[in-house]
Amino acid sequence: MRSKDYVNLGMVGSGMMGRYHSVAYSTIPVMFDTSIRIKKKVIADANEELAREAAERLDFEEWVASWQDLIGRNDVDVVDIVTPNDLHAPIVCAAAAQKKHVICEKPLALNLEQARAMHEAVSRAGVKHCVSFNYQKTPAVLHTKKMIENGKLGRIFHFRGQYLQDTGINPLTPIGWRHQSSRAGSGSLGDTGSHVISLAHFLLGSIREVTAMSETFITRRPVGDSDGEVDVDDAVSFLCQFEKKALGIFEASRFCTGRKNRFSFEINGSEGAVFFDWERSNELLFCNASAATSEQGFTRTVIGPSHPYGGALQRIPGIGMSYVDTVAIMLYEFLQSLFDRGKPHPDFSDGVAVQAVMEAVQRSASNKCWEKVCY
Ligand code: NAI
Ligand code: SOE
Repeated sequence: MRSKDYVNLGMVGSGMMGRYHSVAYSTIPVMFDTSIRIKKKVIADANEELAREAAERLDFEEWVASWQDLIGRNDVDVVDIVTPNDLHAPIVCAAAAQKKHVICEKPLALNLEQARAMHEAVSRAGVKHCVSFNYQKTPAVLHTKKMIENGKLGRIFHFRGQYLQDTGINPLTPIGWRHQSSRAGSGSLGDTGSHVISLAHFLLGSIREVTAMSETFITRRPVGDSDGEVDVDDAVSFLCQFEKKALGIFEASRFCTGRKNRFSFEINGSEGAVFFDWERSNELLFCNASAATSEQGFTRTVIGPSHPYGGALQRIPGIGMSYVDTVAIMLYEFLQSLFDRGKPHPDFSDGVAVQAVMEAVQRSASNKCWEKVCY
């Protein structure tokens, strides 16, 4: 039997992404042909009660009442940060100083300056790092990347990316950390727009400049018997030009009645085009521009075993993959990198690049003019 590569995991936070990351870790030794074994060693949350409950629910051996108690432990190799955005920077920097490898949820930071400091901290410490833009690991997206690299789309003219949800529409939804700039950095821009930007970077490369607009449609929301200010964007749209000259249109909004998780993109090139929508994440539409004009149009491919990671995660053709599978692929690649098998991707340099675009978008929305992206 092959010897095992053990990794001791420490997790901070146990909310929505704490759950998904936990399930994804359990998926890895079961579905991938790998020697990696993950020990869910210790979990921290905001207080003792939350941490104890989290350890029980997510099956960690131990809990501690604060993240400071977790990062100093000798029996933790990797720190996985699944907290609100304002805690990413302090935990990353402290964990790196303790020589822990780190996975951090997106967006990397509250702002560009903070993101750069985090990248510097992990680079100085010589630890491995990954930022959780997991949608890049969607098999349909990985397949699109291959098509672009193989010239199937030819010269790229357009990228049209959207992340549309309806989570903000109810004015009675109480204020949460996602509505506060001190905790989130930005609103729909960082929360969902960052996924679109990271995907555009992955597929098309750097963005030269942007022109943006944003709006907060509901400026006060309930907090207990009172209400509080929403000081982040509810929706943002921007145009951009990529370094390679392609033109981009982006939109992220929490106010899209009828849309749940419409993370979609269309790319039009000289040889072909693709269209993808996360609400139909097991399908990729492709138009081959070399086909006879009378037969040209988008045709549907069902993602399956012959697509990236299909062998591991879609052993039955057409069975489909899930959101948690994208997280599992990302974490699997990250853990492999700890044993010098491949590089973690996306890493903090990608997180910084996304943050640079977001900063240019915010500048443009407030100055009402084109702004260069300062990577
Ligand atoms: P959440 O609010 O559901 O969970 C946050 C967790 O952090 C809770 O367990 C909370 O008690 C804990 N926490 C708060 N303060 C803490 C402290 N001082 N010390 C330790 N733990 C503390 O939030 P959610 O939705 O899980 O988001 C967490 C992160 O994941 C965010 O950065 C968010 O942007 C990102 N996210 C990423 C997604 C993706 O698709 N990659 C999806 C959803 C969220
Ligand atoms: C917001 O509603 C949210 O949960 C984001 O925080 C995630 O990043 C996205 O994957 C789904 O939507």
